[in-house]
Amino acid sequence: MKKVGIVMGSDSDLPVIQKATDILKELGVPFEVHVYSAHRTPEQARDFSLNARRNGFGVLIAAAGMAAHLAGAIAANTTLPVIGIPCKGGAMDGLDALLSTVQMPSGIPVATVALNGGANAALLAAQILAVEDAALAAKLDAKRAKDAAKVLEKDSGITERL
Ligand code: RP5
Repeated sequence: MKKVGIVMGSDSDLPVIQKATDILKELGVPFEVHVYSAHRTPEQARDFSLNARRNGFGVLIAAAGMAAHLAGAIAANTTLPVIGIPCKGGAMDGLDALLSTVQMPSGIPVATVALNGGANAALLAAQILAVEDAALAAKLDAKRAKDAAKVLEKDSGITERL
């Protein structure tokens, strides 16, 4: 199976990334994680994305906060699908990161999930890989059924308890 490449701008983004890696582990999807910043270590971020396809990655996730150029900078150097996670924090508490990540100019797409949306980034990455992987698609179906059952369990008897 192709790997998911995960890049975060700082290790302070780790709690968001852990939501993603938990889900990838649950689904048995291989991944590799790096701390590369578009601003502080631009060469490493560039090299990682330039070589990602030949290094066995099928989709990339990039998480960053504040002036969050990371996902766009990664996407500039690869035609693999790139999922951006804007991270909360700083004076604007994530609005800056959301707009920096989602408002990509035409030609270089970044599929942006919600602020701190590590879980959805992982699910979307798995869904992309599952286009060509029936076993992974079945795991995603099973996870949806399991998650729905948890909601229905919460529904059961809630009126009576109130
Ligand atoms: C961004 O700046 C990082 O992605 C992080 O979300 C934010 C703050 O970084 P630190 O100052 O905590 O390293 O580049």
